[in-house]
Amino acid sequence: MAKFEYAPAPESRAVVDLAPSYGLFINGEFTESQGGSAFKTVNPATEEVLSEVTDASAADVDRAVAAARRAYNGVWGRMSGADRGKYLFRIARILQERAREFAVLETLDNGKPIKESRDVDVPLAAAHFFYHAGWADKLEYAGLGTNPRAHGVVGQVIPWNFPLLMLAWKIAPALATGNTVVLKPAETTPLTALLFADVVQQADLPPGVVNIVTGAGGTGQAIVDHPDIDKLAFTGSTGVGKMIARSIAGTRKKATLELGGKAANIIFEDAAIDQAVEGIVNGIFFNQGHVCCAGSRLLVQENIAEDVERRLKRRLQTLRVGDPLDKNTDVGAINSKAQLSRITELTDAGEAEGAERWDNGCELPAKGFWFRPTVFTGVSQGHRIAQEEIFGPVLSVLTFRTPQEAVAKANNTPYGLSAGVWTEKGSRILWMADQLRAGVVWANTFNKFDPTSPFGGYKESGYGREGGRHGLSAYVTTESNG
Ligand code: TAP
Repeated sequence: MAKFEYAPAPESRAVVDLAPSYGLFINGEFTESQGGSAFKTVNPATEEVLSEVTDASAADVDRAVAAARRAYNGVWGRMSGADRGKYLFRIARILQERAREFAVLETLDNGKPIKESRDVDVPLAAAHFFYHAGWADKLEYAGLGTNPRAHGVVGQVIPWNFPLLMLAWKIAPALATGNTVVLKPAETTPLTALLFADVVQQADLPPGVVNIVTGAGGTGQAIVDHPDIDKLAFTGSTGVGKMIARSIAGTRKKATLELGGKAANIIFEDAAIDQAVEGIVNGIFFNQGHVCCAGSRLLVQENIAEDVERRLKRRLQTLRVGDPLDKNTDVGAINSKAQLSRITELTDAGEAEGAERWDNGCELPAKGFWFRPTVFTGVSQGHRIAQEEIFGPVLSVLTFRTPQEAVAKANNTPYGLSAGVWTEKGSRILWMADQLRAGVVWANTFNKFDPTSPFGGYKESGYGREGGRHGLSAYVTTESNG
């Protein structure tokens, strides 16, 4: 299939106003660090330094937690749900009004294509605030238990793959339920969280209700270890999730952990193949494959495997890889040099273990961090590329003969975050959904998100849910659950 040639259609970055450096957002204002240092955040598509941000110290985290505690005791914890809801509606509307600014900034700092930040990340972030705004005055009717009450001060640590969206998943339910927040964005993508601090000011939120502390793992650990944190919400790798679970064991802190995944995307012989191919592409090449619920293991019924592989490879040759700010771009930059090395290491291991490697042969920009959309065939279950999360644009293809075999292979992973099933048979969809040990099962689609729908994992993909009523329940105590 020939690739159409388009003239470049770059989105202007003029809408973004970057400061040369940023402090920490504590108690409603930007402040200097006490004893912290600074680090640079770069555009992964060009390696251009965008700005300098603060690596917050434990003393800074302590100040942020103290501000959050004062705000909880003094104003936010006492405010009526209806009044909290008004603030959340206001934040949602400001996010919509400033959508372009957020989308361009997210693309600059993360490397994701502008069409994804513009059409997915930012609208979904606003939708999370709208949805939770609606719950703020109806918590008693949400089926959470008797007299739902906030925990108090919540510590939140998020990853780099959906920076603003993960912030919204964390902050919206926390505020709706009456908690105050100390949030740390990932080291490589702090800028939209800092712009969100500006939104917090614009919405006139009482000082201390939302505090943003930038930094690396040490800052995250200081939040986890802080004695005055009542609840932790973490999204990130299973390795760090396990460390957090160990750190808080034996304390009174509550926690939800949203961790890694190695999802199976399962194609039966009766599926609509062209739609399934689109679903495979969306499943693993959306957001460069930096998606915890990515369909990174393709399980295809054996008798259609050749046909699916042929159509998939033809389709992948039409993907546009390059400048993330170009509105035609399908696949952007890998978020960091470190992540690129991890993808390279795991794909080299795939080749060394005997799987067959193919990529779409596209040209890559000379600067920045890039990886071609890659497919491995002849993958067996023991291969590292079938077991470990690659978190990049790399698909491992396995085959199966019967539904039972598909289930056994899909569940043969330490993870259990998501899965996809492609078949024309409704009864098979229901049977598969019942057998698959995954928090989300998509049928004849993939990577669909909605604030009303709970999202979360089984096994080493973590515990707790985000979104929907289930997500709210993690942010309250009730007379029944203490
Ligand atoms: P991590 O290295 O785990 O980082 C996640 C966050 O934790 C970052 O803010 C990180 O700071 C911080 N952190 C690192 N060490 C810490 C420590 N000892 N204590 C407290 N916080 C610490 O993961 P990542 O590389 O950013 O993200 C990729 C992983 O996240 C993948 O495994 C992916 O599957 C998972 N993920 C899961 C989900 C859901 S919803 N289940 C969603 C997105 C991503 P630094 O940035 O400074 O390292």
